[in-house]
Amino acid sequence: MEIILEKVLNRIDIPVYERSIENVLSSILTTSDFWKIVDYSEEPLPLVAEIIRVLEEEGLVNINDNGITLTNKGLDFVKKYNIGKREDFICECCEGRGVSIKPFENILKEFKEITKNRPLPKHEFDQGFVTPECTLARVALMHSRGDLFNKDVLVLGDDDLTSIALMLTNLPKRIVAVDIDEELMNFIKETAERLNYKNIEIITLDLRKPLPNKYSKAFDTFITDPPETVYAIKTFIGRGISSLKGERKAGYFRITRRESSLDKWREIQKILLNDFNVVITDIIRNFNHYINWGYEEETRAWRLAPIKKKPEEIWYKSYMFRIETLKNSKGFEEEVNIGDELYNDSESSTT
Ligand code: N4P
Repeated sequence: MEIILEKVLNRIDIPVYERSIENVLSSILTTSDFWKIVDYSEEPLPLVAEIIRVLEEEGLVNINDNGITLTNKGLDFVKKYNIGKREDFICECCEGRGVSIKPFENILKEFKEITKNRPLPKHEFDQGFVTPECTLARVALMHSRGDLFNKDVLVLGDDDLTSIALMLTNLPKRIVAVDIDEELMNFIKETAERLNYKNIEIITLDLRKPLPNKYSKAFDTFITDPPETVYAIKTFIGRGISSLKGERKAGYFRITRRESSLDKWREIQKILLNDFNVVITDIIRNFNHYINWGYEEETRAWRLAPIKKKPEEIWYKSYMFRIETLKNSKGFEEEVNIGDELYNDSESSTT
């Protein structure tokens, strides 16, 4: 174990623990598919790839067309360290989200119909959208927390088309949707016109820039899914918090384990508590399931994958966070002058 740990440690700029190796071995006992190993192990993809490489060098795993499997030496190793197979006991009713979307069944149907011809994910903006069930579950979650009915709601980045689901519910008083992608915004605009829905404003904006002044302290609820770097998370969530009317307002965002170590998670939580002075009220594991985005072969994840085979199932998931503001909460309004670092750090891999 020490040899493996030492080797990985020397080769990669991501925190690695004995637990990380254990998680990967445990997942290999469950599945031989690289993408599923990343999914189950809940370690950042570049780290999983490096661990597998070292395990192969040490003769513990085999990598071939059948996938990634333990050798006899590997099987002895997991026995010696008491490592068992990873199992996921996801609730079959809610898929682990903790909310029912039954009351939204008709809206789900309509949403699927409307989004059939939606624009495809764009690589340049790190787009990747979730299943319609996830989007409606998010609506159910927000409504259950009292964050939608008669509220002013801000959507910061909308490749999930959450604003369309919100329009269909007719719950918010007002919706403002902001995104960098002109084509996406036109799709939402046309949908609003077709639905004859009036209470929506649609703004095309690069969120490196601050929101227009009139959106400062103007909302009850914001929702966002930032690219997975600390920069982007700070900027997107900070803009969201600045847009809230004051204390006890809510924000929703998503953080993944696929592109962030727990050390990065801690950085993020520190920003939330120390810089923004907000409180985390909910974290729901793997709430969001991303449909494979189509540009896999152009990403770092692909270059790192030990087997060049496109994922067949959903493997990229993120946790749902809900925060609430308190008396002295404050957000982030400055313009940020960064390029690619908005999307990429040592742990990210899908942009
Ligand atoms: C990643 C999607 N690169 C998959 C494609 N990330 C942003 C998608 C915006 N809906 C997920 C980031 C999680 N915070």
